[in-house]
Amino acid sequence: MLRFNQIYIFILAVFAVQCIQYDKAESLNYLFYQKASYCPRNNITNWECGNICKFHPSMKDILVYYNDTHAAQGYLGFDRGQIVITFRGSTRTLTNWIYNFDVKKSPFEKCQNCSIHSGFLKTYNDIKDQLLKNLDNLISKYPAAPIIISGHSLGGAIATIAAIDIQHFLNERSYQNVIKEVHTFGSPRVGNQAFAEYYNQLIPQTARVVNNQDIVPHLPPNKIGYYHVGTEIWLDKEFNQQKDCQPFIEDNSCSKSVKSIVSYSFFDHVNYLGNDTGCKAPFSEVICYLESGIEEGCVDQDLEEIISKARNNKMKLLFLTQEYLQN
Ligand SMILES: *[C@@H]1O[C@H](CO)[C@@H](O)[C@H](O)[C@H]1NC(C)=O
Ligand SMILES: *[C@@H]1O[C@H](CO)[C@@H](O)[C@H](O)[C@H]1NC(C)=O
Ligand SMILES: *[C@@H]1O[C@H](CO)[C@@H](O)[C@H](O)[C@H]1NC(C)=O
Ligand SMILES: CC(=O)N[C@H]1CO[C@H](CO)[C@@H](O)[C@@H]1O
Repeated sequence: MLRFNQIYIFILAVFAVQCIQYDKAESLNYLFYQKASYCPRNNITNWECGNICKFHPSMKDILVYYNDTHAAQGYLGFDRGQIVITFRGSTRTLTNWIYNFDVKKSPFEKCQNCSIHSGFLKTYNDIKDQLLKNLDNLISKYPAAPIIISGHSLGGAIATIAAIDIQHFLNERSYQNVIKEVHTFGSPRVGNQAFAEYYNQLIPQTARVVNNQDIVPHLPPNKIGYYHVGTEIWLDKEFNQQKDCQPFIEDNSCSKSVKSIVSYSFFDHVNYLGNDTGCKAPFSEVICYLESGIEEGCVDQDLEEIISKARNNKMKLLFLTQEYLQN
């Protein structure tokens, strides 16, 4: 009897560690931290970015890191007793960026047999030194503060790679700070299965939020050797958690159950929890066209119309930002 109870308590304890409790209000905090990372650098530094910055009025000790080579940007700061670290997504290209830019994997040296998306790795490496130097400064001021890490889209992929580096950095220097949570929105897959397994044992406290039919978490596909990290939090149309997804695996009954490419949604990628994911609404900057070659101007109002047209004709949509087209 006692034995049974002990086993039972053990099982409960294991589940308590593994389960990510999703709290929508807390998720909104992460969303707004990362929204600010898309704003112009001066606005972030001065914490003057309208409603986004006002959402976290006590943010301080802000340090922006960036590198124009692959358009990486993010910041760290101190708010509500925590060190906040965040990375922005791509401003140049959207889903096609994931494919066209170094989708081939590079070895990831921190674990055996691990490899990750070359473009994501390069983008992270561009800002790595600035990030760790700034973090070191902030830790000397807040030596016991928990660390939270977030990012949307490409920023979610960079957050995933950064989290591993930050954990190693904390260990090597015997700092007391712990990574409290990594919280990503619409992250693509980052590396192979060996990488995901290594990540999951190092940083199990990872919520990977996926909005309904968001296209990006389906990329790059499993069939070219990519595998997701963390525990999926799958949201429905009202931005509530649809069900508990199994931790640390790609649960076939969560967003993976959306199988048809024509159901994947770009709109769901740039609107989380009822809020646009960027600094400003992205649609004014987006040109979209149907892959058939017929170009379509695409502004706020008719985006849904164009998407439904693509669905009806089973055509793929590509989205490019103005900035990308000018380059
Ligand atoms: C950035 O800051 C400038 C100057 O304070 C302000 O005019 C502008 O609206 C801000 N931009 C955003 C996106 O908040
Ligand atoms: C790495 O791959 C080799 C060859 O497939 C395998 O023998 C080894 O167990 C793997 N190591 C890990 C840590 O997965
Ligand atoms: C930006 O990235 C490039 C490599 O892509 C690197 O050579 C350069 O040192 C980086 N700049 C800074 C300020 O870290
Ligand atoms: C600033 C902003 O648009 N906030 C909205 C974010 O989404 C929530 C609903 O989830 C709205 O209540 C806010 O108004």
